[in-house]
Amino acid sequence: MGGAWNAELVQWVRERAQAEGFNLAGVAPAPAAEEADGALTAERFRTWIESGRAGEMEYLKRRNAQGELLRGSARRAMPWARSVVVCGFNYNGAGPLSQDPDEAGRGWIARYAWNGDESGKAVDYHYDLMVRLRVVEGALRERVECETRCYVDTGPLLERDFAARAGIGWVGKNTCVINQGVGSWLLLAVIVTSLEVASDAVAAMSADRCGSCTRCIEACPTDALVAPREMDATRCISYLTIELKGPIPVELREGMGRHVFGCDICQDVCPWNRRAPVAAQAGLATRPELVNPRLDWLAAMGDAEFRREFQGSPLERTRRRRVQRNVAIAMGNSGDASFVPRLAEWARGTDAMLAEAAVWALRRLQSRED
Ligand code: B12
Ligand code: SF4
Ligand code: SF4
Repeated sequence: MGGAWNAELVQWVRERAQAEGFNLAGVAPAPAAEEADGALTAERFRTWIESGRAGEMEYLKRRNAQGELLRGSARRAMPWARSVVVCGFNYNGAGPLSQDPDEAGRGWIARYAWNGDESGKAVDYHYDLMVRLRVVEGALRERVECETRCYVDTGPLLERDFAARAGIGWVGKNTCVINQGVGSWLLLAVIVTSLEVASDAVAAMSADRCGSCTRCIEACPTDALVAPREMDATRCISYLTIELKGPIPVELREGMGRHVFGCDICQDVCPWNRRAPVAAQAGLATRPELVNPRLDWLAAMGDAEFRREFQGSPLERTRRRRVQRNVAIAMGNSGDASFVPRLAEWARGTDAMLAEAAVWALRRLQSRED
């Protein structure tokens, strides 16, 4: 497959992606891990994994037969890969920031999980973006013969690294990709291709516009941003509330505040999001009940109601049991004694992880009353 990108084809794919609702698109080379740029990424990722930053996220640690980390280079899982089309989708739903004051007794669900369709049913961005991406992929393959593979979030490659190299934005000190016009409320979707890249065909890498700012690092309540652009995921509220299967380390619980699913703080404080445009996509709307959700509503949900509310939503994969573990901790941090009966019921229950979180929460409420 000897095709290659030229400036005209890059512009065409950008416009094709925009026609499918993506706000931004660009093309990045996919160098081998032995080439200079490829080696830098592979080494950065290896150091991150080997210093234990990935916690229980075993899928990030997969290696090939040679013992190399698969995600360190796109060519390790896909030897034919030569370039990656990166598409950015603005998901900034109309709504407050997590740090804006709100009524007592409310939790926080991360912004990317707020979406629903016109009937209010949850929409999973993985699925929605994949449908759009496949249309772009189909059009590309009609125009030029090539090998391709589409991923939204789950592929064995570092999407942010490619986004930065495709000119979508720079990697901020909070580790998120930030675009000067759209901000960082961007989901990424990628098409890996076998098309070679001529160096004058792709956009230059976006300039780093963080400057001397360190707001995200200072605002992180669990000190997960251990250095600019370096996260210790085992301390990140997003990891603790979404990925961690067992009990949440006691020393990080207070810092979790009212978060029950994901965390937006290091993006909420970012000056580049101050004027971020609100997403305007047909068929995607903010579900108001998920913005500052009532903790007692989430706590009272049985399996059937949880399924009804969150089937197709990113919360589905975290499951009711872990979401309620997070709710127990948020109740403990709330200072609101009206949650005591619910926590006492959980503390007597048969689910050991939930019971332990509830006992912690009861003690914390008690200690705040003393
Ligand atoms: C594992 C994971 C997580 C983990 C770890 C996050 C992390 N910072 O490492 C947890 C669960 C904590 C997480 C949280 C979130 N995630 Co997440 N996550 C992923 C996933 C699946 C893999 C990321 C990974 O490999 N991390 C390991 C680190 C080492 O890699 P990295 O973050 O990509 O960092 C690379 C770049 O920063 C680059 N780099 C660093 N400095 C520089 C400098 C230059 C010049 C260049 C070119 C590159 C570069 O090198 C690093 C290694 O190569 C990706 C999807 C994917 N397949 O890539 C989504 C992804 C990164 N997540 C995403 C989102 C939306 C989130 C949340 C906002 C969700 C939420 N609200 O809770 C938070 C954001 C928290 C944060 N500040 O990062 C988006 C990010 C979009 C964006 N605009 O950046 C992605 C791309 C998913 C998607 N398809 O949209 N996530
Ligand atoms: S998502 Fe929250 S916990 Fe994670 S690094 Fe950002 S501010 Fe810290
Ligand atoms: S808050 Fe400041 S340092 Fe952090 S990502 Fe935004 S601009 Fe960069």
